[in-house]
Amino acid sequence: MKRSFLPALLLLLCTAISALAAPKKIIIDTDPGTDDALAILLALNSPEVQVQAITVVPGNVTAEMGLQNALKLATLANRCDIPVAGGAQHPLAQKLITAEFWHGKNGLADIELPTRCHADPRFGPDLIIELVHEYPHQITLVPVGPLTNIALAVSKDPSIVPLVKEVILMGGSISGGNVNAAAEANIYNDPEAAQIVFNAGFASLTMVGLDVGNKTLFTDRQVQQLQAAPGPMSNFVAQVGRYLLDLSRRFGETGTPMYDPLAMGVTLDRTLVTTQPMHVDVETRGEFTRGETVANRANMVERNVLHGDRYIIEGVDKVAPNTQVCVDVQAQRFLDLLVGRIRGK
Ligand SMILES: [Ca+2]
Repeated sequence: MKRSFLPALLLLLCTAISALAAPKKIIIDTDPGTDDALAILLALNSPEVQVQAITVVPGNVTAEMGLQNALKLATLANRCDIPVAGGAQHPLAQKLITAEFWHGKNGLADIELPTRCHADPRFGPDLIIELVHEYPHQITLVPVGPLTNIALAVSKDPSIVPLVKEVILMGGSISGGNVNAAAEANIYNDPEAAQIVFNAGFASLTMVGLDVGNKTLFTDRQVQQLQAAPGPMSNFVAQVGRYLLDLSRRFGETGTPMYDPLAMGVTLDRTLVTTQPMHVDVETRGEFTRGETVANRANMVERNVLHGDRYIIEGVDKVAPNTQVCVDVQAQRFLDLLVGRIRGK
């Protein structure tokens, strides 16, 4: 009796295990960018994900430079098979702000890399739309730049929203900014796009913001770990790390935050972070707060009703959370994952 069940049981187990191990299909939307480069290389060296496309958005560098950098990174990883497509040329409603100041004149810590891969001719947002329809409920979007391309995709074809499995983005903050007192750079670079994305109605949207990124400090220790295992990718990441560390030291810091790589880390292993559901809106008009991610921690608002010449609070209304906000991270475990995946590559 038992013996006859065994093959069926084994088949069931194998099916369950392969389903568990099936890699996530992801699209990386990026403005590379030093920490973008590390996020991309982390993804390309991780069995948990299958990169379906890299779409490029202007942000840290111009659209054209970002596209060239993405092609250089695909070349470094020997992955010219992955479509790399350009997208928006500028934010939806403001001028672009580029960040060579932080990322080097070429956006990649002034490290020269060769290019053998060629750009995919499709428009990034169209490629996102195409892939979401090709793989309904299977695509994880990982935006690690301004949200212009994602906003364009959902505006052109809102039917993709319920077909996206999840969005895991780097951007925003619930405790102050890095551009100024209020805003984080990715959101500040296109607040209108960010407001569209946060409120598009995705089944799952995770915000990996500055707050948690600031806890993931890449230090000399990680550089040394990479240098101890030389290879084309580990050498590059060690050089980028060294560049960012030198920059951090000029501002009195001893480590450099791994913002974009952490968003990829969360994509690989959600247990690296603790999240809380909150309703997040993006300020698009504030005098001092344009680009701030305004998070309603209690998910409630007072109901103020006009009576004559004044409003009277008559109760509170619930607001539905639209975002899983990362509020804590196991930083060491994440850094070990990052370095472990790059070492020897
Ligand atoms: Ca980025």
